[in-house]
Amino acid sequence: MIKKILVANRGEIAVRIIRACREMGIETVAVYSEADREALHAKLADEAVCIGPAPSKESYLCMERIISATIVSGADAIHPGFGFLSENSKFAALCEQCSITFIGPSARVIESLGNKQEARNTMEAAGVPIIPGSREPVYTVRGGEKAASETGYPVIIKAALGGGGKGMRVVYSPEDFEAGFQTAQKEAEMAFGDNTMYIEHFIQHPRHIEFQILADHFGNVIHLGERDCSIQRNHQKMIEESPSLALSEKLRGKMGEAAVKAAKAARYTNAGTIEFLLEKNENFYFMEMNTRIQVEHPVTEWVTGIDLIKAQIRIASGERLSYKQEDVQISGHSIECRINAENPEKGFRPSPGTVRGMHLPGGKGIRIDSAIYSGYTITPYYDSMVAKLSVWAKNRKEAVRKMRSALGEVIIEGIDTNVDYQYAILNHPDYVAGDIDIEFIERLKRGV
Ligand code: MV4
Repeated sequence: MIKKILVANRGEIAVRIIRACREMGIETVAVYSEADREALHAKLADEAVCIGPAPSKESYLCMERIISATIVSGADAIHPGFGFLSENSKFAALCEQCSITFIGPSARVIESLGNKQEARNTMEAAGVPIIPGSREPVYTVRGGEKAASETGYPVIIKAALGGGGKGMRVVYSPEDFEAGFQTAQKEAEMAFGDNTMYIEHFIQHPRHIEFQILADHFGNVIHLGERDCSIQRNHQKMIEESPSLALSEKLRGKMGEAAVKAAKAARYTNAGTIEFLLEKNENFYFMEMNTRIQVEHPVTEWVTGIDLIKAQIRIASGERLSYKQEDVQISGHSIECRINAENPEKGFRPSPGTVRGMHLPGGKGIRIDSAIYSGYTITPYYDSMVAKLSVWAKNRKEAVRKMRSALGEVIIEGIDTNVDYQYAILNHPDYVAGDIDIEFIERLKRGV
C-alpha cells in the first residue's frame, strides 16, 4: 500500500499526479526549486519541500536532494513524471536501495531499454519487427561504413544511449558517411559520455505511431491502442491524436500484438510506450521503448476511459491489472495540442514572462492540463510547455472542429504562445485529411 507519494517533477504533470493522488486518498509531497516558489504544484500538494536553486542540475535533477526530501517527509513512493529523472536507471536503483517505491519499471529494465542498440536486439530476438541495420555496436568509421553498405543507403547513424534526436545523422551516400559519423559520435560523446553507435536504414516519410501499454507484476500486459505523434518539429511533438487514421482495425491488432510482445520481451512493468515508424505500405518497425508516462497520455485516457496515472500507482502498489485486453475499447477520437510559451514567428524562441490575464476553454469533451494562473511568472529555466489542451468527440471530424473552437477561445496575455500556429495546422488541408507524416512541419515551413 502506498500512503504518501513524493512528486519529483514540476509544472502540469506534477499537478496532474497530485490530483490523481488526492482522488485516491494518497498524501502528496511536492518538491520545488527556488524559481518555483510560486508554482502551482508546490501550492496544491499537501506538503512542499524546496530542493535547491533554479538550474535543474541543482534541483529537479539532483537525486540526493530528492531522496532526502522523500525520507524526511516520510513518503513511501516517488512518481518521477516525464523528463528530469524519469528514465534515469541510477535514480530508480537508488530508490530501490532506499526502499522507496519508484513508480515505473525496475532500474534494470530502464537501463536495458535505455540502450537502444541493446533494445533492438532484444526485440529482434522476440520477433518484433525492427529496422534493418547493424546488430553489433559500432565504434569506428570503418565499422560503420561496413554496416552502412550492408544495410543499404540512405542510413541513419544513431547513438546507443540516444533517443529524442541527439547524436543522430542521416547519410545519403557513402562519400558523406565519415563526416556524418564523426559528428554524430562527437555529439553522443558530449551528451551521454558514451560513443557507442549503431546504423539503421533511413525510413523516409514515416508516421510516428506509439502504443501505450500497461504491465503488472504478475506477467499481465495489455495495450491501450496507439497515438499518432507525427506532427512535430525538432523532435518536439506538437499535436498528438488517438486513434490514428493510418491504422485499420487489422493493423492495430498486429501492431498492438507486437507492442505487447515487446513489453514482455523486456520483462516490463508499469506504464510504457512502444514507438514505431509506420510506412505508407503498412510496414512498421520498432524504434524504441519509453519507460515513462508521456506528455501525450491524455489522448489515450480520453479514448479508453482509463486513468493512466492511477493505473501506474496501482501497479506500483502491487495490484493486478483490473482489465484484460478485450475489456479495452477504443471509443471516439481525441486530439491534444501542446501550448508553449514561445514565438513561432521568431523561430519558436521561448517567451518567458508574467501571465497578465488568461481565459482557457472548457465544456463537454475539453480538458486542460496546466500549471499556469493569472499573475504567474513563467521563468526561463525549464521547458516552454505551459498547457496541454485535449479534446474528445465521437469522430475525428468533430474532434478537429472542437479543437479549433477551443484554440479560438484561448487567451493568455503577457507572453507569446504557439496557439495561432496550432490553429493554422488544424485548418491545413493535409492535416484535416489526415495526410500527415513526420515531415509535416518541415513542409509547412518550406511552404509546400
Ligand atoms: C529514424 C527515422 C527514420 N529511419 N530511424 C527521431 C528520434 C529518435 N527517436 C529516432 N528518430 C528517427 N529515427 C530510421 N531508421 C526517423 C526519425 C525521426 C523521427 C521519428 C519520429 C518522429 C519524428 C522524427 C523526426 C525526425 C527523425
